[in-house]
Amino acid sequence: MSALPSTSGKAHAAAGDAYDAVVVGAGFAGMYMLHRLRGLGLSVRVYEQGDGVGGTWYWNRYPGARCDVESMQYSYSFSDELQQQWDWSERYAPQPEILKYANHVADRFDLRRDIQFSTRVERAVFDEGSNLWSVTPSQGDIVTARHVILATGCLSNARMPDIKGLKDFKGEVYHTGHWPHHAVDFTGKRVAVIGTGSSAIQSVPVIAETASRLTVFQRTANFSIPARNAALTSDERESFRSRYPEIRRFAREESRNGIFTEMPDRGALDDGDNERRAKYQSRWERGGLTFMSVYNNLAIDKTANDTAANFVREMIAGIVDDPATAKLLQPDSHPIGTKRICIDSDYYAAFNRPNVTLVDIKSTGIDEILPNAVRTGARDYEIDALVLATGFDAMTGSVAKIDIVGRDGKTLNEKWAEGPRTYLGLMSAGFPNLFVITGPGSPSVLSNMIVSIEQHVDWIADCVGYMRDRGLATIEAERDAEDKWVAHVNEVASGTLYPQANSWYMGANIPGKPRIFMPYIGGVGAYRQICNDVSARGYEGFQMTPLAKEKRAAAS
Ligand code: NA7
Repeated sequence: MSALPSTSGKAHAAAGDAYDAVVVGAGFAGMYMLHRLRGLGLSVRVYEQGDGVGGTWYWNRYPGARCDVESMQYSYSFSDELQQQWDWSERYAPQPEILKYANHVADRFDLRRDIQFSTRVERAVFDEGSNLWSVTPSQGDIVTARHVILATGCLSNARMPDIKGLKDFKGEVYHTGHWPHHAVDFTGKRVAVIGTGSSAIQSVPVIAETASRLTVFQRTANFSIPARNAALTSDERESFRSRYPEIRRFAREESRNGIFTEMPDRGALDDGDNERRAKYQSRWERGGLTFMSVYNNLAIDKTANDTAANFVREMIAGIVDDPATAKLLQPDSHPIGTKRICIDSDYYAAFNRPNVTLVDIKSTGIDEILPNAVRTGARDYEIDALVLATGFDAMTGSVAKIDIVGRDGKTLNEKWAEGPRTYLGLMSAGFPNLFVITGPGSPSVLSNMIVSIEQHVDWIADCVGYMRDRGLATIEAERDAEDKWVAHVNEVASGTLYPQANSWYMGANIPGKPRIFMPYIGGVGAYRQICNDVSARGYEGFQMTPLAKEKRAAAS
């Protein structure tokens, strides 16, 4: 099976029919990884637990699900033909269209033949004698591979909340991150939504249109900016396409978050009240995530941040008719942007509908789910259907579900018990040839994921190609380099307001999870440069061993 060339052919022959790489997950990361490795002539097996491609877009089928990055930018750039030919219908494509795009990519690049669907990877064990990984899928034979690449996604491990009585509820129960494939009809039903993160903020206005009564249970109010979603005209698409070279270059090399937008050169306090307000108002009208790019100090200066937060709170008060509901919807627990800002289509206005009620559970929590109701604050809210918009065990949750055993029999879960430790978010010391795409310690969820995915996939593919060309058996992060990187990630985060929020960036939404700021906040462009410098210096901070050494070990 190995397609490694003659420099390494003998070692691979000795190792039997090892794959060059096993990739875990067939979302946007896994699909592009397969494409790149195949382009190098390598043998690859992809395992995907869903029965189709698309990753997060395969699972998150809840009403109103859309990407929060504009689709002309939330799309692959590796194939110019693809980006020139694919027509996005709206500024923010709805989930079915993004899934259609994923399927189109799988067909166009003939990816399916190397993907085994409906299969989870349960275990991966590194063998120090052969320097190969032994991978146990949930169905089919154990396989061996030179490299294992985790393309498991940052937001793919939907989290069921631990609420008393939940399993005894007699009505329909849905999790936004694990939505059924069949159409769900809420017409005439009394529906509860628990949670007010991005998934709830997108689904509440849509559910409200058909439910007879919708009750939203809010623990923490979130900041949301209007998406201003609209159909894209062919002129708009063409204008974007003609500028793609510059747009993509900027997003990769200069931006902080992988999105083409103006880079602010002023702080919020450099402008007077009227000018500042006019700028916020203009971004509010334009809509979208770039609201936080009005000024360059919103993420680091609390006084500056307050000006943006106050503006949004004021907007909420202007939209929501009932002052008590408006007050509850105004976030007051964290600086704006320190939890991923949401973008919505008429979320706040949905609370003006007579069939929608907001229930504050900040101090009480939910006492219990009864067979026909949600009980909180000594009141029962009778419902027919329950929607859990309670989020994910983010960034590490899907990795932790795999029993990964590295050197000396040590597991990755043991190593990461106090929080994830990686070098560059790409590898973890003690786990040779195991890569993570958009892992903790990389910009990942703080960025346009596709830009970060492409950067990691290209870096990993180049690295694997480098190893092949030089007859190298292993690459492994050095502990010292890893320690320094972890310290750097923490240092950069601590210079910002982000750690002030109880966010899933911090692991704060999972009881017992260590509170570590997981993504790298230094910026997409700066991070790419660091990765490029590392590889240009012969993979500085990584240790590589030649195949010859491996063969000696195997012989002894
Ligand atoms: P999020 O952003 O993690 O939101 C989950 C929401 O569910 C949030 O409001 C939580 O409140 C709430 N929650 C979680 N557990 C409970 C319990 N037990 N009781 C009440 N409320 C609860 O997940 P999303 O799916 O909305 O979005 C994830 C990302 O996907 C998003 O950032 C985008 O990048 C796309 P809390 O804030 O913890 O008080």
